[in-house]
Amino acid sequence: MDELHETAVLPFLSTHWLGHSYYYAPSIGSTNDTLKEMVAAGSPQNPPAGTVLLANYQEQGRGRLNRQWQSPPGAALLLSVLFRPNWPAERSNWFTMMGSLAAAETIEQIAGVPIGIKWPNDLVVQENGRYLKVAGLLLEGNMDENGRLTSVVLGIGINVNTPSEHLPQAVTPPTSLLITTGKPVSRRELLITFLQRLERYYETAEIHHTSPHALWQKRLVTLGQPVEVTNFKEKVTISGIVEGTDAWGHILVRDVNGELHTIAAGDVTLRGNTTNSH
Ligand code: BT5
Repeated sequence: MDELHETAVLPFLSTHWLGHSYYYAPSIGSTNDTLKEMVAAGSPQNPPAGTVLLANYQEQGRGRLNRQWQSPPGAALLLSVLFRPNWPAERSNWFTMMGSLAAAETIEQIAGVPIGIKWPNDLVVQENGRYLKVAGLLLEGNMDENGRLTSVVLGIGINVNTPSEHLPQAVTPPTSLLITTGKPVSRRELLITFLQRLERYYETAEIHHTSPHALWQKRLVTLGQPVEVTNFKEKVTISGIVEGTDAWGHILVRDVNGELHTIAAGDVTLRGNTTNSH
């Protein structure tokens, strides 16, 4: 039996609600897609808030803009979490921030690997002046006609025990916790701690209505750095220095003319140091 099967996970989970509805799939297309389908299908099996769908393998794991997310069977943590927040839609990036913080703290606690955040959704490890991607998050949400978030699916993929030969070629070079620490790391321990931390972040935001961005921004590897931010959808690139982020998770970039740009979506490339690129 897999260490991530529900019978191996649920007895150890000390969350109040997150993960109590838990589905394990040995193989699936994409956990985000299937969880979204479950939400769209509604009753009789309407998944409650906090539902976790975890896969040991994804045949069609996705990143943003329909990029691929590739992981061999049994090596990574691949899961999606459902929230039903009824929050205003401008808070949607809070989920990426909360998920990134929960995952970064979990990896540091369990594997002892310091984690930075590459805006907007990458977790990276610094090695010899380069940033290597160890995890990525994928946020997808639905809102109602009043602009409130009815459902949010937060997907995360963490390269845990993936050997280097099974990591894909990518612009941001990938790594795994196995490679970084030199030893296997328990996916179950990571999962349980991640869900506990994520629940705590969500409950804090729900009660206090405060953005997690201050804590999140502390981990941004591009803070104060010269960057290019490219929005591939809108085909716009802005160059400048990263001054910070706002409460909504947008990045603030000051260009050479002194103008401050607030950017909602895109990919960041560090300038002036090719080894740090993308
Ligand atoms: C992401 O997108 O980084 C979000 C990845 C989310 C994956 C999870 S797994 C569970 C859930 N179900 C899904 O179907 N997805 C989520 P983005 O920033 O667009 O980065 C995608 C790029 O990362 C790709 O174009 C590759 O270059 C690179 N990549 C692919 N697989 C990788 C890996 N295992 N490790 C590091 N980089 C990878």
